[in-house]
Amino acid sequence: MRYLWRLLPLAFILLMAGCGKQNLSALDPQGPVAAAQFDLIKLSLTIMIIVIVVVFAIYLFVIIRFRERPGDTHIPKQVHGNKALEVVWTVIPIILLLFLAVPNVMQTFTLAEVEDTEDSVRIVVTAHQFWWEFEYPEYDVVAGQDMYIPTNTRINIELEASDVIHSFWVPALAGKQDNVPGITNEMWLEAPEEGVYQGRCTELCGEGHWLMDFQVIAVDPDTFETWAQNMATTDDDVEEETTVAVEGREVFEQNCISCHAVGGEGGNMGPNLTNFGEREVVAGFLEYNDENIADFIRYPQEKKPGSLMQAFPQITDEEMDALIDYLDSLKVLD
Ligand SMILES: [Cu+2]
Repeated sequence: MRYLWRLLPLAFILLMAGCGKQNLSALDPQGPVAAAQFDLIKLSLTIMIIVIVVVFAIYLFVIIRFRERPGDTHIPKQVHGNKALEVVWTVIPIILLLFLAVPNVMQTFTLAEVEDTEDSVRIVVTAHQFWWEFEYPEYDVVAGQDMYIPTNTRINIELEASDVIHSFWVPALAGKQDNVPGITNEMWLEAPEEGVYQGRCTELCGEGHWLMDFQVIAVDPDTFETWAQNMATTDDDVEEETTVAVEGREVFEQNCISCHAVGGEGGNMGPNLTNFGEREVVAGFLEYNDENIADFIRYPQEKKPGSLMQAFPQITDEEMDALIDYLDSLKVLD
């Protein structure tokens, strides 16, 4: 037992390793913004390590060299008011701070430059308790939860919030920035490779904050154009393109459409569901499967505490099956 506590740090490391989610690390930067920010992290870390090593080396030297020996009454030479020393330990930190400040300030201005170019894409990201809305004004598209972007393209982002302060963070692509009600913050990012980049709200925004995850899905520019055009099509087109469970569509119209839009039709109180059938994740954090979808629709607050969605315990099994069939059929890329 006495030695067992020594294993605690190891257990802690193993426990924390379990927290890792794919692509949820700023230490594996993807794209120019994350890479530039990672360079600043490395620069700061290097300077800090040099300072620690030098200070500890001097400290160790001093406590060994000037330690009290038996019978030793000699007091070391006092350096109080020594001009040369004062200048040295004032100038060195100034130089180190300059090494930190110049690249940091330069990058801060570069990363704040949000300008539309010929092929840049603008996205208005609005945070809600507890979900994400992605509006593409150039395409007249609104999407929920999954932010589709074209690869190797400058994505200019406007951050807004509908209720309280949230914070938009896709660690692999860019540092976090706040969504503040009444204020529009701007940032940009670029993804070099196709794939799913995990995103997360990083500002405590209420009960369901810890489940306010989203995904950034980077696809090649042609696929993105197809996606955006199909997302923008009218409701009728969506119906034509998909094998609609007609009954499910009816259940949807009776219960869901006042808050959730499909195609151009429906409310905007909850996430847009035009491409729901293509999601890998339900409500930001649940595995996409029939059971999770049904449970969430019937008792949303049990899955996501604080969710503003109304509960629908009255939907029968038969209706639910049809509704899920319909939701499954909502695809824009197939
Ligand atoms: Cu939050």
